[in-house]
Amino acid sequence: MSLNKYAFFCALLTSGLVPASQIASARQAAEPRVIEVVARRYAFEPAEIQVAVGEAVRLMVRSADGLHGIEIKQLKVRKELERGAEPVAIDLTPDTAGRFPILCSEFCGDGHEDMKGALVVVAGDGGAAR
Ligand SMILES: [Cu+2]
Repeated sequence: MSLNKYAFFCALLTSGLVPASQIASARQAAEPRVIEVVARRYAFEPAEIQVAVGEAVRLMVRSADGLHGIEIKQLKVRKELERGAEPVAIDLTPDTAGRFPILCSEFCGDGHEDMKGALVVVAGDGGAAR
């Protein structure tokens, strides 16, 4: 690309003809945002996952130690997470704002009852901006 063409291309990008936000939202519609989640005794990491209403996300969840499970009751999610197994993919596009508790669905030891996380679904694109 010659310097002149390059300068023109830069001018196009900065002129607002192709808003960056539009490019980002087109990409978002095409494929889900991938969020890695690790379950371990006795926590989920990250403990809180923020997504926007209508945002397609794919949780890639794995166990870092023994058998765990991931359960989000309101969203009818329940998966076993076996020790040393490949991450489990959970595709979600939440349509309601709110705070949805994430629980461990397999008894995993003394701290099992304390093993809690949350999926926080916010209105607008507040989750996508992160
Ligand atoms: Cu557990």
